[in-house]
Amino acid sequence: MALGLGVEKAFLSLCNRGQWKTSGWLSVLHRIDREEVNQLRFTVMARDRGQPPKTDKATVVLNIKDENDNVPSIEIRKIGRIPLKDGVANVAEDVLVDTPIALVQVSDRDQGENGVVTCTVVGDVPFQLKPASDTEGDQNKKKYFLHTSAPLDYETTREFNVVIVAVDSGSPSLSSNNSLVVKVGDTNDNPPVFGQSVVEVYFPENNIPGERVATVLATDADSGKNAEIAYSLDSSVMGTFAIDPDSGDILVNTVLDREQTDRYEFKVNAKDKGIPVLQGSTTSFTDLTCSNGYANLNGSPHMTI
Ligand SMILES: [Ca+2]
Ligand SMILES: [Ca+2]
Ligand SMILES: [Ca+2]
Ligand SMILES: [Ca+2]
Repeated sequence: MALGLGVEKAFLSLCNRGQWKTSGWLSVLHRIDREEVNQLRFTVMARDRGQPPKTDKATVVLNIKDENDNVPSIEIRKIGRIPLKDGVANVAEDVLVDTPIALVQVSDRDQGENGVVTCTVVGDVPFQLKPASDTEGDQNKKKYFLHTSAPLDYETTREFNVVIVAVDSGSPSLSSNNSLVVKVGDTNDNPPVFGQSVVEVYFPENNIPGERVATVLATDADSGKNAEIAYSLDSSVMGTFAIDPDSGDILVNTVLDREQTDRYEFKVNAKDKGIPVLQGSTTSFTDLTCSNGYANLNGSPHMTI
């Protein structure tokens, strides 16, 4: 009697056990990947050597058992209006907490527990994953939204490397990771700030018009246009004093006379060039001293503040 194999010759071989034996070995020719072929169904034929030969056949169904041989895969995709390109997402610092910034799709080609994936954000970053839908769909494929979980502040941290780890439930389990760089964009959330809220200057009368009285300086924690400052004065002293909008130099336009006015008080404003414009101010007191002597605390008629 001889045993013969129908189909599936690519995967299996059949060896007859002896001339008169009624059994045969089925052996695997090479590794079978369950993710490519999960079941082999074939016919085994038995034929005697009589003339004419008599035959019989049986169908064999071979189910391939899964092994945990695939790591989970993680895809990070753009969502909504948040730009995401080449693994970099750009997010403005004023986004609300809980804003979704990317879609994360995890999948695992294995079966059962070997393909059940848990996904988390690593480390202390202000981002977290939330399931994209409440419905329990295909356990081997899950979608999450990557949300902001705390306020972002460009002035504190300009960039985050968000690492997402996916672990399957196989034994032993397999894991993989993917990452997203989140670049935080500046918004105009800081007003210009003067070093001092009140500036006291002593200046001699009978000055030359156009002389510098003082220089004020404000700083702005933002960047670019949001930190560019334009200085201005109260309109009440505009005829007497002027300020260079870029340098903050306060100049006197006229000849000052201590007998007429011995003290000027005015506000100096600093506006940034962001949208919306933010403003800071300081109050300047200019005390006039006699023309023949300076009463300036610093021993100089000019002060830089
Ligand atoms: Ca797996
Ligand atoms: Ca597998
Ligand atoms: Ca600003
Ligand atoms: Ca800012």
